[in-house]
Amino acid sequence: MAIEQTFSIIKPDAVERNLIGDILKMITDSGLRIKGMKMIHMDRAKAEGFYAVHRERPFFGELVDYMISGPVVVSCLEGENAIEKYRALMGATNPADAAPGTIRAAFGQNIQNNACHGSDGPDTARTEVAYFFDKEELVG
Ligand code: RTP
Ligand code: MG
Repeated sequence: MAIEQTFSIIKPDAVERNLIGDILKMITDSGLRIKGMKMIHMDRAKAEGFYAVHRERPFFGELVDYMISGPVVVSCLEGENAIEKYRALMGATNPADAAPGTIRAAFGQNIQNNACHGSDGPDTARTEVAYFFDKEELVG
């Protein structure tokens, strides 16, 4: 199995509820390693660019408002099969549908305020890591 990198956001609802440590513990317990990490507060343009793929969706405006409502923790995670592994650890988009033991089942509040983001494929992982991190901000 190949070593991959993926991109994670601990979203504003989770940061606001002081859950950064709990979520990072689940991430590192899964075997994923943190290659870069920072806390940021996105402005509207940054969040709109990040979620540009969703700009025609009815929830786009609310999603951007939510993502800029407070600070987030962005990270680059690395490990075997990291992209799928982290998607599985997050659980379904809607916390009500997320399997027990997943981040969203534990900490998500609703389909929008769902605690975390993870890249959905190799191309988006590369693009998303580069959207938030300069090369010298990543170790190794
Ligand atoms: P993400 O991109 O954040 O990892 O989440 P995902 O792949 O599981 O879900 P996606 O379909 O890409 O949706 C992106 C984020 O938009 C919010 N959302 N709101 N109001 C709604 O119906 C709705 N649907 C999605 C969530 O914050 C979701 O994670
Ligand atoms: Mg997505």
